[in-house]
Amino acid sequence: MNVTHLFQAIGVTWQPAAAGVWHSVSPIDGAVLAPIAAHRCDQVPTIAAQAKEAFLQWRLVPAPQRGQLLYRFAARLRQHKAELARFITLECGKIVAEAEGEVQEMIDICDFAVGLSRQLHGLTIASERPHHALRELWQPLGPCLIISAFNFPMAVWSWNAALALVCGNSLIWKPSEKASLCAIACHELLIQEIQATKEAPAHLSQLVLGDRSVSETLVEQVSIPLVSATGSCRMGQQVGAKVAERFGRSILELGGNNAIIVTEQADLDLALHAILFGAVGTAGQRCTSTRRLFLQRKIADEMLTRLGQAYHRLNVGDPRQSETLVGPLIDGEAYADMQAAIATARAEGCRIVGGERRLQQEIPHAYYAAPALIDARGVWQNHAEEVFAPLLYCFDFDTLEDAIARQNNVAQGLSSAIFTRSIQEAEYFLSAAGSDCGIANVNLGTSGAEIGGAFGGEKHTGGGRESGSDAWKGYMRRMTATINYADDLPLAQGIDFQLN
Ligand code: UN1
Repeated sequence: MNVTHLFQAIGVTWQPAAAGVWHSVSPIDGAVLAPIAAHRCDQVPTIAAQAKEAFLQWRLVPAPQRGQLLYRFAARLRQHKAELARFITLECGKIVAEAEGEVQEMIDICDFAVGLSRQLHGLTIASERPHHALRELWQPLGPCLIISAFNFPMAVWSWNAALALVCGNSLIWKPSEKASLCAIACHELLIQEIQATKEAPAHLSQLVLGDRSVSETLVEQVSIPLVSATGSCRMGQQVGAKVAERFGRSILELGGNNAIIVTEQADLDLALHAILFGAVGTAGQRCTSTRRLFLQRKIADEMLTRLGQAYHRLNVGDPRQSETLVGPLIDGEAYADMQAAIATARAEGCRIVGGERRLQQEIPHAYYAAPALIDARGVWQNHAEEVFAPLLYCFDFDTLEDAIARQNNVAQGLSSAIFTRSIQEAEYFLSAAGSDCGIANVNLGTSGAEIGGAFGGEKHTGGGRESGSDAWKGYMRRMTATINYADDLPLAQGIDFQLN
């Protein structure tokens, strides 16, 4: 099925641009999927002004009515789950099960947002003054710019979009150039629901396709109070600084260097399964992918032998085939980074299991690589870089304190996990002396978080929180309101301020 047919299947009339600024390319076989027409920087101020106009109207629609838009959008996503997943597989190379999982994640956050639309509640706080009321109100914020990455081309946008919409904001979405068709597909479905909602203004959501210069111009717009960006630490550093310069708010979801600690008290079968999914799932291209493994010395040999055997059995190949567990890397650059990291580890004396490129000659612009285990025991104590590929650096340790210290001793702080059946070890890992990450799991891996919790990490991961729990507060303006229903004006802190 070609891309035009796929659009037809989801009920979207879409014609490829006559002349594209760039092409959407499938990592499966390097095939050109469609030319993509991009926006120019000089269009950005108008887009921002339209988003502001839409916000001014949408903020007045009662939140439960705003939620109904998400309710209907979720129904469309349910109806077209398989086709939307197909877009992800074609354009980003995800295996079908994971692509469908990503669409499910969108459906889940929309359901969450519908419930949330009736629960945007504030606090009533005891006032120190007689006949005074003290309240905390949550108000819509303004246009929200969402910058999303190729690896979760739909779900991460939806975490932001669903919350921002029920919170009364308008949207501008700047997706990765590598995932333009995924963005067009989702956005068109949302637009159809917006058009069918009489309270929803035109330009409530706008999709902006473009390169880095377009992103930079968007980020500079003073009329966009919130920028939520997913991507590399370097990108986040630039976006964060630009937004801060103009006193905007940013939600940053950046790199991870996630570790699993396996102690000798662990259920090793469970650990093995989780390490595999964490390290090789999505071809190691999740921000939550497991990049480092710390094994207690007594079980290290056994675990590495078993992992090595499992790695040899992994099916790497066409993500459309049901037996495939590992699809292609997104592009040649990702492949080159992976090979360079393997070469460095080999040169330093690490033992490498896997890592070789498959399907070498037949498909020139597709990059299939077997996941690699890098046994760094006796060579390195830790690994600082996030290589966005299925590479797992393995270390051993004697004490849990040392394992946690090494796990924490990297710049990033997204996700972490421990495998143990000891309640002491598990609780220590979750304590103030334990993991310093935004996500800390016990007896499950680093990736695959549910939408119900707040998602994000500390340090160079950017500190932002998206998705569940009270992450919605990041998309609203907090207003503290004090109401005086007395006949006089008592001042706070007992201050006496009278004309003589
Ligand atoms: C990402 O890779 O940017 O926890 C997001 C997970 C997914 C989201 C990953 N639910 O792995």
